[in-house]
Amino acid sequence: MSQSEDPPTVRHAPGVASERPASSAVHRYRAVRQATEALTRSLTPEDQLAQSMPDASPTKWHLAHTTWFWETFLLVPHLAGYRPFDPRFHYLFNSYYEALGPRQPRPERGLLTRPSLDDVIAYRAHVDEAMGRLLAAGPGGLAELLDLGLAHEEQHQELILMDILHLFAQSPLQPAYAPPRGGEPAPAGHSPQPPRFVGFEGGLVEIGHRSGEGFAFDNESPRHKVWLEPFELADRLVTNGEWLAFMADGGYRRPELWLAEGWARAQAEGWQAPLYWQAPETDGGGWRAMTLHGLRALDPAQPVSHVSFYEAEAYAAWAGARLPTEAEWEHAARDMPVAGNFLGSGRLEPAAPPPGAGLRQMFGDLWAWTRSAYAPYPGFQPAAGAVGEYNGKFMAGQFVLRGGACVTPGGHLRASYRNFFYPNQRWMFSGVRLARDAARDRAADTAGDFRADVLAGLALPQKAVPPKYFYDAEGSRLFEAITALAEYYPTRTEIALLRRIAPEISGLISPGAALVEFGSGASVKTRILLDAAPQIGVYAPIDISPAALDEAAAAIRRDYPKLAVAPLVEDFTRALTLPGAAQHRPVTGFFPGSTIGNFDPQEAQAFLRGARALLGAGARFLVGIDVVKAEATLVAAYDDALGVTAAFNKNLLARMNRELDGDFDLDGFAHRAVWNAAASRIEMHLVSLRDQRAQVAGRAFDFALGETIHTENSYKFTVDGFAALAEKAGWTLEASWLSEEPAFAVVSLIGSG
Ligand code: SAH
Ligand code: AVI
Repeated sequence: MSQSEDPPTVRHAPGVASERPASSAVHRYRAVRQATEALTRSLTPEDQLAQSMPDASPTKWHLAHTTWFWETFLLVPHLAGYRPFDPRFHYLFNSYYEALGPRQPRPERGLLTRPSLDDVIAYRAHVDEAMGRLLAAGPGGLAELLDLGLAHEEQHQELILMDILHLFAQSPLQPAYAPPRGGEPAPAGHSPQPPRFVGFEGGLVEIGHRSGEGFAFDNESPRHKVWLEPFELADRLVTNGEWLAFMADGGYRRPELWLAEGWARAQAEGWQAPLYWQAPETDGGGWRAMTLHGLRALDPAQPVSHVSFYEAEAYAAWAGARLPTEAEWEHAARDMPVAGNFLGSGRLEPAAPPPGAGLRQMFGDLWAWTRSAYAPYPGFQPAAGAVGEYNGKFMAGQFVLRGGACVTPGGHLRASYRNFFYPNQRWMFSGVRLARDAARDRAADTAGDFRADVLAGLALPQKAVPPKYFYDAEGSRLFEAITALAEYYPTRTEIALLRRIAPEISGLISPGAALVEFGSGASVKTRILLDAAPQIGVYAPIDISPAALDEAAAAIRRDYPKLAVAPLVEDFTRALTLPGAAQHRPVTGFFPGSTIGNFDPQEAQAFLRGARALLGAGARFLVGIDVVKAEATLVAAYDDALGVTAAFNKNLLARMNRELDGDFDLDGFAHRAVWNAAASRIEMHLVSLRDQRAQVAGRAFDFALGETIHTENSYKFTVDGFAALAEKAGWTLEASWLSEEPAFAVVSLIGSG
């Protein structure tokens, strides 16, 4: 695609296309031609003539050039007796094929007031009629050229929209190309969760088009092997809100974040924001952006678009990450359905990431910049003839983008599809997905996660830090102090319940079984099970807090000398493998304390799915869940009279100060616990007691008086509601037990097969 409009030649499954019936060939041809014309319906003849910059072409030129392509590569050589519509058009509408002679200079395409738009429409009709005759008997030996022509025209559909947006952005009237879908202004998107990184082992993998699997451009071949070191990909695109934080932190003013060439370009062109962004007009006003729906308030939840490779690189450096390579991207995308927000959605703009877990927005929304130079794959051979000019000759100085965008026709994309642009270009629908090298050891990884999660979380409109970071050594100690508080009923009631049901549970546990505990902390509740079920052979506690885990594992080893103890310092939201000692045994999972309530429902589902994979089909999973009850009881449990929970909450500020070089004033924030009835959760926040600025991880964050950092959710359940959630994640409810008041429940789940 790129600023050079024409696609490369095609490699094909021999025989597949040529067996398609004639009606299918004609139908496909007409559908694509009509789709191009449909894009021009809201445009005036004047709109279709103007050229806003050398890289962009007038719509009228796109309409004519795609027609010229059919005429030049199919009709003239292959339709006996075909007469070109107007021989002069060969000069006007050749894009860059040197083999086909001289052409209208690219920057002067907007000077072509003649032929008129009506003449170009007549040109299209002339060629369409002839193509109908050529394809009447089926594509025959022209199947490859037909596929190529269709893909070429689809690329121009995207170019028409890119170029029109650029043109309209130059107009003081800032016209809308189309009303937003549904005619309404876009709703402010929900604030996405901080990005999560999804891990890939890498190794020796294959990328590129698999021959025999339908159409692909020649730049996607040959398929070949590449070596990937372990890496991680962010689960979504970078948002406008995150980009605003980058800007607020001097992203466009700090040369140390930029590649030298990028910095020079940013200075020369005065970049202060993505292309099409407009600074607030008034104090307190918001940023706006020119879109295909006209000038609109910037939605912080939408992915940032119209950024150059240089800006993407600077952002990644700022975020402590990097751009993915194209091989990493393709490897991650290869088994995903090619589905997403493409042109067919009618949105004409990228959408906020859908809720959920795992990689999202890989296809559609925005082309993702990679750090890979656009270069030939090993063994690449440019095709013979004029169409072969496309690829080889553009493989210098450009970078690859992957995945397609909201202006790319659906069905045009593949996992192996390589788009490419120069690193300074910004008018395409380009966005950013972060990547990073997988950490070599857990300690370094956890530190990197903490930094990245804090930076991302504090950049959200509602500032937030994930609760798993409460548990440094001091946090784990404070949590144990909470469990002894009069107001904090969950620990007491769950312990009493476990004591009552332990004999029954013991009857369910096979001899030699492995007990795998999530978020084991001080392993206090574990002892109830170990005492009642001495047949347990292995204990594998998993906890993110090395201090708590080391101490608990040592104490359990001391008190249960026959038990094999295999602790795992890990974040249990990651894909895990069981320690060797716990493998090949019957497994009982244990997740007490309602720690599962610290996930939102989507995260809980993702966790349960992961636990089902880890523990295996047929495994039993005992989960403690806190139960909805009177608001006063709930709030008191999270806002105790002695202020221990307040200290636990504020310890997060102390941890950021210590580990991320922060300067939070601990007296400048207050603990707050509120019951959110609609969401059925207690929320903990740290409330700023004044307007203030804090530094952390090398960045400054402003807090208005009353603004909060959301530090924890603690969801409260009903047994039925929880069972429904678990069922969606591959678990079946086996039994449940309810404590005395204040109610707490333990459920037993069985992993479905
Ligand atoms: N199970 C104990 C402790 C609950 S406190 C009880 O019921 O009393 C929550 C525990 O989960 C802490 O020990 C904390 O370190 C651990 N934890 C929280 N988030 C975690 C994560 N993402 N991965 C692993 N452990 C986590
Ligand atoms: C670990 N988790 C279940 C506790 C809870 O109740 O949500 C953490 C906690 N937060 C404040 N007090 C206790």
